[in-house]
Amino acid sequence: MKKLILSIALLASSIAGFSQTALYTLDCEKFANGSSASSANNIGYDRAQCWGLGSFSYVTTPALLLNGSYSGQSNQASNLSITSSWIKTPWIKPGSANITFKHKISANNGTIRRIVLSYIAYDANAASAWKEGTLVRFDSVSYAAGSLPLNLTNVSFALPAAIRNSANPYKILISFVGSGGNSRFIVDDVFVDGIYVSDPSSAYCLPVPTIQDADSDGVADADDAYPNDATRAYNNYIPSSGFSTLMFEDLWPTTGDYDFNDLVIVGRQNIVLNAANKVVEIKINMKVKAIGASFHNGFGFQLDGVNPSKITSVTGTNTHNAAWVTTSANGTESGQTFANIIIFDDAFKILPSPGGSGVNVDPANPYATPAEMNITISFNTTVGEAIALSNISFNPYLIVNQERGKEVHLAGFAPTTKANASLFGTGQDDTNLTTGKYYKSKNNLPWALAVPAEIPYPKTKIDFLQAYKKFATWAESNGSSFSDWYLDLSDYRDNTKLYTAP
Ligand SMILES: [Ca+2]
Ligand SMILES: [Ca+2]
Ligand SMILES: [Ca+2]
Repeated sequence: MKKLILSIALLASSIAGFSQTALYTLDCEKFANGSSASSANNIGYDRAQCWGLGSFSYVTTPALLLNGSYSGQSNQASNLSITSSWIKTPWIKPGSANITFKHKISANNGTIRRIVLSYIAYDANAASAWKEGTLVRFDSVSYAAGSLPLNLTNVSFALPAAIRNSANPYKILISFVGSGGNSRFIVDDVFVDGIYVSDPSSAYCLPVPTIQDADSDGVADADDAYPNDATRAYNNYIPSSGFSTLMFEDLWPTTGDYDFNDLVIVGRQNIVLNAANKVVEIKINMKVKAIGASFHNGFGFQLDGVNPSKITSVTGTNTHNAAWVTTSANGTESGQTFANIIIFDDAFKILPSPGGSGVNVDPANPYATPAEMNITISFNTTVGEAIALSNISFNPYLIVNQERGKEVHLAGFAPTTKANASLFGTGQDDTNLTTGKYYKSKNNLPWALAVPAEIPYPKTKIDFLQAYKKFATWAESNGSSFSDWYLDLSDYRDNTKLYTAP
């Protein structure tokens, strides 16, 4: 989020500072605050604002003036080089209107008098400190002896299509060239349509750092995980790399064999946010790795506290018309207070047994490649309906053997409104809805585990407490000891008790 805030701040400051100011018309009349009008002060002001005025001066001679008290004057226009006398705009993002100015020739002499227009691209890698890249001539106007414009004449030149409305900085170069004689061009009110992006405080008037935001969603391309999609901006992966592991015991509310492999799922969620930091969608990539059960168990999750109406669609679930699966038009389970997604109704239909009992829990039986699923949950992103990342809390659960009311949740996670409350406190379960103790035994042992890493699970009928030697201490301490019990550290695991894929 830090990056986001920074990019918004940068964007705001660039708008406030420079980027939306149009380039002013060069009328030769402007001078700095605290100074007074003079040819030197006025041209000094325009140069300080990043206009280039090469072999060019401001004049006050009444016979020469075109408009106001000052006009511009070229060198004697008897040189055919476009770099002999010129006006160059600051860096601009060109608009689409024509370039216009007033001009005339100062005296009736000269063989050729010509104005040449070029544009110059910004090139951050240019060797010169001015970072001027390729120069392209795009228009000109020529006068021959005997038809020189000796009185005020307006000219207009179209901006070339190649740079019109470009997001990149350009300069326009207006060159005054010719041969013979000593007459000069007199010029005034030079208008070039564009957004001023030069930074006058930079030594070479370089463009202000502009933030590229191709999809205009307010998130700079550099920070935008979807730079060409205005509806999406950020990914939030859980876990940040790899997979997390979910493991279930399905004999709840009795303890059973405690091998935690009745259903083993690994998964990674991506909560996609838009530029307003609202949830656009949740994408889940998951694999069903093992079924150490005889029950035909289902699997789903609740988004705690999220009204089902916040969701617009769900894709990628795999149910098979089990009578207990009832789904609303938006793909969430009907009749629930909070949004519930039933991912599958029968694990054996997702990862069929290749032979023997269960799947991928007994090394003596054939191996089945874990079954991959990709779920996408789309959210309403309209203002007032959209929800934030902090509103997303996953509460996964197993549904035991097609019995909808028999949910097995992670320790400390509340049942859904479809759970059968009469089962709480029976068997070894010590759930107490009043005190908020959920899905724990009297010794605080759970029936489901979530670990933020992909870890191996016990072979069939192997007690989890023997495979993960620090686990019992962790659970019975309510999580205060050995919070890293699942890591492969010295004396933490008994690898002979864990299933390994062939
Ligand atoms: Ca003027
Ligand atoms: Ca963007
Ligand atoms: Ca985007």
